[in-house]
Formats: sequence, structure tokens, C-alpha cells
Amino acid sequence: MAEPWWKTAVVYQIYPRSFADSDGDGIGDLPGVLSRLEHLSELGVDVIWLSPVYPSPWDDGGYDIRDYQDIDPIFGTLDDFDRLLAEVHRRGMKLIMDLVVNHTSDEHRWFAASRSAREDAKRDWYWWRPPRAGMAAGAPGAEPTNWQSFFSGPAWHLDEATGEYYLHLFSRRQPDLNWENPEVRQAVYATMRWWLDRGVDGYRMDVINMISKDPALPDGRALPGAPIAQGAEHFIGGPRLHEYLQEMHREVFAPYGERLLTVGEMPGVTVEEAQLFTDPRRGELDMVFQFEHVGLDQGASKWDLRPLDLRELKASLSRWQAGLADVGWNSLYWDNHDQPRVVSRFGDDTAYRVPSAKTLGTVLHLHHGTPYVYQGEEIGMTNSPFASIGEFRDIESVNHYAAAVAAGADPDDVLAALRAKGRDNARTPMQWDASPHAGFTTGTPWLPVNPNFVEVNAAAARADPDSVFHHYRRLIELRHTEPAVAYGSFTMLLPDDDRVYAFTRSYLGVELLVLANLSGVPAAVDLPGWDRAELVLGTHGTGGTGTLRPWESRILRRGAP
Ligand code: TEU
Repeated sequence: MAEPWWKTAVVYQIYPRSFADSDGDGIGDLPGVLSRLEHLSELGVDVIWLSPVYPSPWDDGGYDIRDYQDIDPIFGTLDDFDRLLAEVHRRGMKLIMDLVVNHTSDEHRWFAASRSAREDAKRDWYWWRPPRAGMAAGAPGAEPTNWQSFFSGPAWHLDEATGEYYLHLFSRRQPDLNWENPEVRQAVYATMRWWLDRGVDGYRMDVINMISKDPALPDGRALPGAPIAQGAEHFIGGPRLHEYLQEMHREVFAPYGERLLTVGEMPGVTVEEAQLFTDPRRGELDMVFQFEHVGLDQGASKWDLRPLDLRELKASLSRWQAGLADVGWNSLYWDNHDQPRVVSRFGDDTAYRVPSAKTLGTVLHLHHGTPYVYQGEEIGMTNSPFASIGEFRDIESVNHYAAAVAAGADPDDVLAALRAKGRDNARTPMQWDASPHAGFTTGTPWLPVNPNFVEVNAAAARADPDSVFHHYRRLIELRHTEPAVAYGSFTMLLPDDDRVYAFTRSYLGVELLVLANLSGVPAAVDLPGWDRAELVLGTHGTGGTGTLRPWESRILRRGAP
């Protein structure tokens, strides 16, 4: 049986609000994406993942959707969408949409009906509960459970009019849908078919492992002294999740055959669970986004900054490589619209921006799984120097700052954490050239452009054969031309080395060795048997093993010994 197409594919994620503005309103849009497709064709990517473009009050970066079957006017029209999709397909690429169905916007007509009255037919489309027994509505601690929202504060909001609370794991304006209700599931499946019938090639599914909650809604295990608990043990990987995903596959995806790609975003998912979600014999998903490797540079929370220990990163990624080697499939990413820029986080965005960006790309793209490139990663875009809290737009950061400062934290410390890990770092406008506002808009950008755009921009990178852009282009080409990259078995080397990331990929008599120095000092590597190997791709043009310069990486190829 032929391998699925997406096993040799590379996906490019676009965050439309920050990609390209065609009408000068300072906000990216669909005609803007259309105008920049040549950049993606030259890069060689196979799939575009479009973050949400649906009508939204934009409380949470578009992940709060008012209408699933339309385009927000700030991004354009359904005709603009169809034109974009047609051109993407004409260029031999595919396009997947963002499916955000753990929750809707509080402006969605389903929720408007649901909150209108306790007796409304759609009341049970969401999670409504009376105050905690013996407590008055609105009293501190009267929330039905002690769960915390991901955006700070309780995960329940009191609706004064009906005197009941509704659940929102994210912002107060993102009420959670009740997937226990089959009407909800059928309504979601109908919207999914609507886009697939329009020619869309699949979905990236937002926090899809949160759609099944423990219907008993028990309190979460609170940390000592903490009045509130995440409660994730009661809504991550819930009791009916596999049932729902199998139903979705049967009723939505199966009729469209092999054309589709489906990837589920799953905070907290384990390797063992991912084996079940991505085993093709179980008819659930093609792959999942796991979060282990993007949680290694933190303590109790993402804001509790910790330096990355490379050995921990290698241990985590090789466990995922081994766990999904024979069953299921990995997704591979450093960056997305929720993560800070990897070159600033795990690389060196000052003296070694270009080699560290290239070398982080080499390490990720030569792993077993489907790589995802986030807009700007292919040109080595960095975190942005946000001057004050006033410059942040992301609800997660703004809420965290308010809550932390209210709890007595030093505002400067909180600001430093936001600068390092805030999601707005990923959302500054795409840097196309050195013209005003980096060629993103002729208006005033909704979020300031990173001031380093004069140096860091796509035009300069595409004109420089030795740039991060062309390195990513060659990595993507290698995945298309060298089967060992897509299908080769993975073996981690030097697991205890805290500066060098080294591993092999083997397939049908071909062996690749990846050597990467993820530090700012030279690193010696002694691996016999590779001196006459072919240098397939290197950041410094040097083959063989021996000493790696700061942030140098090499991909070597030989016939299996
Ligand atoms: O993200 C879910 C999620 O895990 C993130 O919120 C994560 O916890 C956080 O960003 C890490 O700091 C998805 C979307 O990708 C995100 O943009 C949305 O805000 C969220 O769901 C709610 O839809």
C-alpha cells in the first residue's frame, strides 16, 4: 500500500493577520496571502495551514469564532478565499484550515441562543451549571468547579440573566461546546464538510484533546494553598475523546479518501496516547502536535523561565521518535503562533542568528515526521523588543501580566517573561523587505514590525544563496528527494553531550548522519567511519566529523556499512 502523501510533505503555517496586507488597513488579508504565494512556491512547501480567517470579535487572535462558514471582512470574502485556494492548487500545493470547535465565540448564534434562556433548545450545547451547592451565585468560590482558565482566572463565568455559570477553558468570550450533545457534533461535522466540499485539503484542530470533559465535572487537584486548579485531569484526554475522533473520521474524513491531512493540537498528550490517536488502523487522526519539547525551558509555568538543557531536549524528542517509529506519525515544529521565535529561544539571535537558525532547521527537518514551518522562521525572524506592557496585544500575556502584578510580582520581571515567551513575538508582521513597515502594509501595522526588518527580510534572504531561506529550501528539497529523510529509522547519538545534537537516519542501504553544534563555542565530535561520507548539506561547507564551529551543522550521507 502506497505511503500517505503527507509523509514527504512540509507544511507552512500562515497567521493571516500578520502575513501580508493588500488594502493598507494595517491588517493582513487573503489577497495579501495570494500576492505572496511565489515565496512559498520557491521555498518548496507542500501544504499551507491557514490560522483562523472566520468572522471573529478577535478576543483571542481569531480563535474565537462567530461564524464557521464565512470569512471575516478584515481578511476579505469567500470569493477571495476561493481565488486563493484555486491558485494554491494550481501551484501544486494544498491548503488546510484551522478547526476551532472546543469552543466558539460568545457572539456565535449558537451561544446567543444557548444563553438566552435556561429552557432554550441550545442550552445544552454548552456547559451550564448552577453555583456550587450552598453558595450564592457570584460569591467567590461559587464557581461549579475550581478549574482555572488558560488565560488566568476561573474557568467559569456567571451569566447574571439566567443565574448560571458557563464553562470557558480559555477566555470568558470563548464558551466551551458540549460535545456530549450529538446535535453539537453533527453541527460541527456539517461545517467541516462545507469547507471540504469547497476544496479544502484538511484541518489543523485546535485543542482537540479537550473536547471530552468528565461529565461529573469534579474539582481539580489544587496545588498546596492554591484556591484554584488547572483541572486538566478532567478535560484533557477525556473519556469519550477516541469515540468522538473515530466518529468524526467515519462521518467526515473517510468519504474524502486519501486527499486530506488531519493534525490535532494536543497540549499534554503523551507518546502512548499519540500512538492511539495516529495509528491509521484506528481511524482517528494522521498526526498530533505534542508540547513536551516546548515546555523544557520553564518551571511551574511558561512564565517561569529556565535555560534549556540540550540533553533533556534530545531525550524528549528521541522518545517521541522511538514511540511513533512503527505506529502512528510525528509532527515536527519549533515555531507557531503560540510560541516565541526559536532562534531567540533555543538559538542565538545576535552574533549567530543565521547559522543558529539554519542549524535548528536542520535538526528539526531531519527527524522522522512531518515538519511545520511558521511564517518568518524560514528567514530567521526573531523575538521582538516589546518596550512596555502597552505594546502587547495577546490576551494570554495581557491577562497574565495583570494577574501576576495584582498578586505582587515585580512588573519588570513579568515583562521580561512576556518578552521571552509571549505569543506576540510570533505575531509581529512578516518582514518582506526593507521598505517602510517591512513591506507588510502601506498603512499602520496592527502590531509594530520588529525593528530589525532592515536586515532580516525575505527579499534580502531570497537574494542571498547562503541565507536561512535557501537553507530551508534545501532541507525541504532533501525531504522530497532523499527517501531516508521521510522513512529512515532514527538513532540518537551522543545523548549525554550538552552541546552537540547528533543522530542517524537509515533506509534501504542509505545512512544519513546529522551533526549539529547547538552552542556558541566549538564542539569536537569523534564518530569514526564518516570521513569519506558525502556532505549533503552543511552550514559552513565542511564535511566529515571533527570539530564543529559555533552553531554549525552537517548532514552526511554514506551507503550503510
Ligand atoms: O492553543 C492551545 C494552547 O495550548 C495554547 O493556548 C497554549 O497553552 C499557550 O498558548 C501556550 O502558551 C490553541 C491555539 O493555538 C491558541 O492560539 C488559542 O489561544 C487556544 O488554543 C484557544 O483556542
